Amino acid sequence: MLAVQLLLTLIYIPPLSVSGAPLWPVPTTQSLGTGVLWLPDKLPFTVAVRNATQIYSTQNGTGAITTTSFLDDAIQRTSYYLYNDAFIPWKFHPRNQVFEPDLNGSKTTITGVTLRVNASDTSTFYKSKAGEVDESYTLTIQQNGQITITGLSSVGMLRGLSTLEQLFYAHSSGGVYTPYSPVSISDRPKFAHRGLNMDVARNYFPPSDICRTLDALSWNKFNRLHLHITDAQSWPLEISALPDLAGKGAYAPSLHYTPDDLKMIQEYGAYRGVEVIIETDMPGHTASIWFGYPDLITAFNVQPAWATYSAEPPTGQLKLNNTAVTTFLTALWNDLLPRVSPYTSYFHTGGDEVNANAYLLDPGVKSNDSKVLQPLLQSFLDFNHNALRKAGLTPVVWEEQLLQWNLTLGSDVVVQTWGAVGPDSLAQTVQKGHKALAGDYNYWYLDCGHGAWVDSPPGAPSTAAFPYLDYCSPLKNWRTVYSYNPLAGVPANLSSLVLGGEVHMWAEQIDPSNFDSIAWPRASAAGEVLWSGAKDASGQNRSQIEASPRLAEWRERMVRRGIMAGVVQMPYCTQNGS
Ligand code: CP6
Repeated sequence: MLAVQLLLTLIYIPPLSVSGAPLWPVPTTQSLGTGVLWLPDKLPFTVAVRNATQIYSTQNGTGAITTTSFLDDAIQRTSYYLYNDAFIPWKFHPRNQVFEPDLNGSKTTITGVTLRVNASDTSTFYKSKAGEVDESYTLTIQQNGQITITGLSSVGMLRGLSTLEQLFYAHSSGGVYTPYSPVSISDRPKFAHRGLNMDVARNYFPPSDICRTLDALSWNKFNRLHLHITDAQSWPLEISALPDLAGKGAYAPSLHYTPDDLKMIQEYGAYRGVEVIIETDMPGHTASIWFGYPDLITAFNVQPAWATYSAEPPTGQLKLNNTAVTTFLTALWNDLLPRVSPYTSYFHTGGDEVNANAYLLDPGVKSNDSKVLQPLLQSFLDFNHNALRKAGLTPVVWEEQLLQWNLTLGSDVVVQTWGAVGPDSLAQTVQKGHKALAGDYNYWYLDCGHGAWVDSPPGAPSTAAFPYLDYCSPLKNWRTVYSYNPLAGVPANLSSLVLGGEVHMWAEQIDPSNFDSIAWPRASAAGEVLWSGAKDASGQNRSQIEASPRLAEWRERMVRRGIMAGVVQMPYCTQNGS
């Protein structure tokens, strides 16, 4: 009998239930109790910053965003999520008689929330370069009902508030409670750059979709939205100085971003601790410029062999060695860069998948020899990056500029790797001494399968004529996304050059109808790797078994807040705590 029990103990598989608070991304350290505290009818917030004259006062920054307005906005959102959008667990834990607290007996109530910033915000606390804003925070809930969040910046308060929201549930009989009192959490990001690359050029996304994505990013403690805002297929970015860019290059006149749209998007992100980084991809991926400015583009829409001249149809690249192109770029930078620099320290100049053959057809080049092209690409890059630096912006480029074309980059430049030259492209980049972003396409391209480039049906030619393009399917699951370690293969002494990484939403097959379910909750999986690290406290790769019910519950909360995230598990898997 004893032997049977012992055997049963040995083969006992723990239930896939959430133990402790199902926080996403998981905090650095947490200690939680089992006491129940209820929200009062109205939750009082108190804000304190270290400098006495700055207690909840307007800060003398240069931008329109002040500590006061930033925290006011954050407090209003948190109050809304706590009271109006609280997660109702009985939908997630069906048939569960014991999950909710008993309503009999006395109810202890939360007395208030104090946000304490133990430092002064810089005047542009919402746009500082990776690592310059301290996003760490501590969160405590005392059994007497006092909640305190401390940190060193307003952005840290925001991260703490996002965690606080996840500790509360709506009761099926009314009221909102936490079952985890007392709470003591201390939390800080593993990586300074935690981003999503959103392609808004292959398909158009109204500003409201971008704002909804900024909300979801901020709940997941991401701090960068990389807007891949132009590509070969459309140029939706309005440039007043070059009216035909969007005028003719957008899919339709209404499908473009006005200067006001862009400002609104950047400001919306800034208030959520998410810096919006614009990419105008060039000199490849620029065929859309042809619609307005045909003289600037070589090899436009070469048919039928588009694959000889570009990664995708339509073909077309900015000419090199061409004064009209230089004039164009000057007008572009003069118009665009002063508009973005109040909100971000970065600008992405692209540079991926530049096709050498396109320059066979460029009258000023007439060659596909990399020895001929390399110095021309170097001048092109130097011209652009100098314009960026003059506007106070730090350049970001795709890895091919460094690893394929061997261009000389300034030490300020951030290189975004994606595995184009091989799985060790991140290691190669830091070995050359450059700051880098991770995001290997085998793990973090959310629109793509396991390394599948173009997934043609059986029998279809691999370079089918335009406009046929069936691209990258099926998708990888959240566990593949979660299993990526941005530091894998990076020598330990160079790991500080890895600023972080981005997950990618290329949009050949994504538009507003399916964006949410493709991005979420798989981007959350990457978000946890970037905030919490790929390894747990004991140095092991994070457990997917542990993460699964936690992600499933976090997905329910995102759906409750209007994000049409994909399903992780059916409710059967979490019922009755087993
Ligand atoms: N568009 C742009 C793309 C891709 C890249 N740049 C891409 C390449 C390969 C795969 C998926 C996407 N669609 N502008 C590469 C950075 Cl598998």
